[in-house]
Amino acid sequence: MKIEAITLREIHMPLVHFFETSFGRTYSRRILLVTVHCEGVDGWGESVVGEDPFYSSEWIESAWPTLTSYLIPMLLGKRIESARDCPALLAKVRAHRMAKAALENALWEAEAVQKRMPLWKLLGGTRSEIPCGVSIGIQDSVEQLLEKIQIELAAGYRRIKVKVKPGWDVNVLERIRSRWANITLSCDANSAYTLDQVEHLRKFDQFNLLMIEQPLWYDDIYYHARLQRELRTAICLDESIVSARSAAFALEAGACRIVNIKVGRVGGFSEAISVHDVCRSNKVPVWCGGMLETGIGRAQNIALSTLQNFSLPGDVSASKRYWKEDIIEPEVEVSSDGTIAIGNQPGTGSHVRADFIDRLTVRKETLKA
Ligand code: OSB
Ligand code: MG
Repeated sequence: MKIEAITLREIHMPLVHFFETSFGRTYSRRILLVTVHCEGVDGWGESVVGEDPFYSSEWIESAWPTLTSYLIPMLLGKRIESARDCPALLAKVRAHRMAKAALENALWEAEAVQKRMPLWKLLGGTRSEIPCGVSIGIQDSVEQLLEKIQIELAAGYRRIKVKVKPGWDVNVLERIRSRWANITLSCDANSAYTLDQVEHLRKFDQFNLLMIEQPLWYDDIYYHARLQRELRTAICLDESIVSARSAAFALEAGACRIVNIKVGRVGGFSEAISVHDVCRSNKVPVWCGGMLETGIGRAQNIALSTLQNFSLPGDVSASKRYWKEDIIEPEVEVSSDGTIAIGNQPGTGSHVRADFIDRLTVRKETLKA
């Protein structure tokens, strides 16, 4: 596969409903899309960089010049056997994983299309359907949150995750549990607590949560291990797991019992598969995280979720929860039993709506070999 040209675009899309985490509220997304042009085949990728450097130090204004000045020139004109060769070509650039992932994932898609193979099979997946959960942001009132949970349970989702932060946590979980004693429930703190709050965090144990995601610092593993020894509830790491090596470290240290895999956070499909494999050999279940993706990233998350050890419901949910109109066809839909059925078409099996994307594009740059 010869990489002849690469196109970058920024598109703007308003969210159907704002999304609030412990680090802030998002109303509208600025999304970075990548297209790799390889001998008549186009592969699309989406970078999960945010509008601000808050979830991660990467953001759209760091990813764009890193891609145009360094990462894209490292690929242009290269002939590669498979997308697996991509990480080595980009290795000289340290970190910038979300920028790298967009390129590598676009190449996986191109390779799958070229080989007329479903992407999930190329990735080594085995599942024919995947279980889905939802992530529900902080709302203006607990009543509003309960109403949203009610809607998602009625839609069939198999796990509810709510965002928490100091002042929106024990009180909220109490209200949820008193209404739904038996649903599969978890929470995500996005690093909103410190180790001084261990007594407070211990109160979470009474709610029989599936997990508490990333309670402490975004780059910490060591203190999560200390905290895990103090809690009955399983800790799940998100932000801190940036590679297979950090996953191995976390598991060896006992810092978590569950791992959230986001393909962008770890730098692309190759590393995501390695994280999956490390967790599998340690008998630690994983699930696929989400970053408010459009259909392009969403369909790729679905493909990744077919790997064997993705045994817990992921934050992989329907397009319509985020977008009035998605940029792929058909949109991602979830059945009434909270699953997505996996198809056998080449690539992700979805059609990218190039005309619609053109109308949403505010910036575009093509680099050629
Ligand atoms: O921590 O999982 C997170 C969204 C933006 C940044 C961080 C996170 C999230 C989510 C959204 O929880 C999950 C989704 O895309 O549905
Ligand atoms: Mg998270």
